[in-house]
Amino acid sequence: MKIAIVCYPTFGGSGVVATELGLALAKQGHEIHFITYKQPVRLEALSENLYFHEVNVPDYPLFQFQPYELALSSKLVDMVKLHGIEVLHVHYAIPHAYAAYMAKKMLADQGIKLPIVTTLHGTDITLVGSHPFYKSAVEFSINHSDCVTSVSESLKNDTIDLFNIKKYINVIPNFVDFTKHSNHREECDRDLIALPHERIVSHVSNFRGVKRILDVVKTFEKIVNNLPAKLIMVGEGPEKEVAMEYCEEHGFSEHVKFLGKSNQVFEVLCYSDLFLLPSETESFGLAALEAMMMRVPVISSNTGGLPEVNVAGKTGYLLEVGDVEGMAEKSLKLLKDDVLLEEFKTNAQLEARKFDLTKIIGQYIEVYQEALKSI
Ligand code: GMT
Repeated sequence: MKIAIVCYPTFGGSGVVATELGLALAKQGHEIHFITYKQPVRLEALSENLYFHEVNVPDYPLFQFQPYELALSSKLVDMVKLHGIEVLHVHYAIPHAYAAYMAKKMLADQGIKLPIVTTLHGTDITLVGSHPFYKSAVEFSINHSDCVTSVSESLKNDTIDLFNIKKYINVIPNFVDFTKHSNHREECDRDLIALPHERIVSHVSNFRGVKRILDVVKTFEKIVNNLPAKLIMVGEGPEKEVAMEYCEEHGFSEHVKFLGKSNQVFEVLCYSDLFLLPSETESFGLAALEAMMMRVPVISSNTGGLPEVNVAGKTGYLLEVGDVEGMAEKSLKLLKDDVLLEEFKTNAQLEARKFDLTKIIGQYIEVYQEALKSI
């Protein structure tokens, strides 16, 4: 199949899922065309059946806001015609599903049929998409996609609750590729980050308000007051400064390393003993799943799709949003007990195997075939 993938090319989960999916499909022999404004971060090398087409939005002084969706829909039309693309898969409803609909209509005008698959990732529904400023356009774009997928049951239910949805929503969870990262433990250089007797706790995100970064550092503060530990914070975003200041002001900043945006997430996870994800909302929690694949138990909030990934009392613990006390207590329970920690590490990786790429990729292919049949 010739498939075009539209996504946000940044470090966010939706971009990671889109990129890893494209890479895996290309490996299976499908021809994959990424169409976005920048080469996706995890798309390291382009190969024979992997292409990247950049969407340019020229600056024009008349526009206060440059019209990205217009440029994207035009680019989609051009690329579909040039490469004979058969299916368009857009990740994140805003504005991708909307631009895809425009492209589909322009192509129809020229006698070309193009099915659209839209994958809903979370904030495009729960935080941004349902805002009155966007709601009508998002609802319309979802209802006019040929097939719709959501990354969790929880997100599917939220979408149905928040919008008037007339399309069936297929749930296809996030996935991890066990062949890529999980076997590289021997390459981990733990000594660079902590002393042998210290526990290592980590967090990876885009440091937006929704991630409750202060809860991460406050939970860690309670941990480090009880046992020797280091906290590794990977990512960049608006809440980083506040978190750094908190650690300074409360006198434990020498135990916390802020690494910024990094392509070394799996190296960090490799030597982590515990992963913290106290998010306000989380449609799935790819970061938690990646940690679990690397044998890292997860202390998370119990919001959104997190209970579909993190199994309470087995792969970690789930607490109410904001329950820093509870998160610290459960963290210490694990970190203080070598045997229990080892058991949870093994469980975490075993549970993550349910979300291995090999079990998920076929579900997307089925959806593409269904979309092709529907037009
Ligand atoms: O987590 C983020 O803030 C990034 C966001 C995105 O759209 O890139 O992630 C969302 O999509 C991921 C991949 O499907 C999910 O695993 C994340 O849970 C989801 N984030 C939220 O719902 C907050």
